[in-house]
Amino acid sequence: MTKEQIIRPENLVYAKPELLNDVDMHYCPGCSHGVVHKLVSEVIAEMGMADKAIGVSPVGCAVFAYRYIDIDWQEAAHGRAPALATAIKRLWPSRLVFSYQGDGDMACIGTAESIHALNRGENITMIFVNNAIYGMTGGQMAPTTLVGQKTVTCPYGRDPKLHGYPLRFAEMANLLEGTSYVTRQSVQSVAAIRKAKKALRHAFEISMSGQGSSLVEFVCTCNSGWKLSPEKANQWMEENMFAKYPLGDLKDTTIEK
Ligand SMILES: Cc1ncc(C[n+]2csc(CCOP(=O)(O)OP(=O)(O)O)c2C)c(N)n1
Ligand SMILES: [Mg+2]
Repeated sequence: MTKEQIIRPENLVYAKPELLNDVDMHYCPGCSHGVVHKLVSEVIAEMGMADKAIGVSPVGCAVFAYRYIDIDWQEAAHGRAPALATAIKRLWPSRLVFSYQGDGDMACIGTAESIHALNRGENITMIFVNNAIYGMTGGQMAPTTLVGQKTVTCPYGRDPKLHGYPLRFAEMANLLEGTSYVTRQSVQSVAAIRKAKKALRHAFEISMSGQGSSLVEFVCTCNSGWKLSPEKANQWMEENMFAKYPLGDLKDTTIEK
C-alpha cells in the first residue's frame, strides 16, 4: 500500500488482503493455513509483486491455494514443488518464485527435491507448513509428528522404536551451504503473526536479490487432525511443538554479509 492509501479511513480498519480472493476456503475452522495465506497475500501486495509472483503448490491441504491467492500458480505432484520452482525461477529470474509445502510434502515424499533445491541455492523461498500430521488425507503420522503424539496411523502415540524420531527439517536446511535464510515462525498470536510476516518478507527479498534459497517454516496446528478445539490446539502446540521446533532465525547470511 502507498502512504496515501494507508491513511485513508477505510484502510484503518481490519480488512481482507487485496490478493485474497472473495471465495469460501475449504480449510477447517482454526486451521493455520488461512493465516499463512493471508501473510503471503499481504507481503506480495506490499512488495508490489502481485503480477510477478508465482507460487508452486503441491498436494496437501494447500492444494487449492491457487483458488485463494490471486497470483500465478503452478500445481506440482506431491513433493515435487521445489523441482518445479527451480525450473520456473531459472527460466524467469525476474519473478518471485516460492513453493508452499506441508510437512508430509517437504519432509517425507519430497525430501530429496527439497534438500537439493535448498543446497543448490536456488533463488526461491520454500514455505513449510509444519502441522505435524498429514492433514489432507485424514491425520496420518508425518515425519514431524512428535514422540507420543497420537495419529490415526499411530493410535498409541509415536514410538521411536517403531516409527523413528521427528525430523527437524529446518535444522537440516541450516547446515546446507546453499541456504541464505532459514527461519521458524508461528501464527497463533498477533505478536507471532507480525514476526512471521517480517520473516516472510525478508525471505522473499532474498529470493529477489539472488542471494540463495530461503526456508520459512511455520509451526502450525491441525486441530481436526489432532482432534482438539482450535484453542486447545494452539495451547498444545505452544506446550509441545515449540520444545521440539523452537522458533526464531536459524541462519541469516545477509547479516553476516
Ligand atoms: C504421489 C502421492 N502420494 C500420496 C498422495 C496422498 N496424499 C495426499 S496429501 C498427503 C499428505 C499431505 O500432508 P502434508 O504435506 O503434511 O500437508 P497438510 O495436508 O498437512 O497441510 C498425501 C500422503 C498423493 N496425493 N500423491
Ligand atoms: Mg501436514
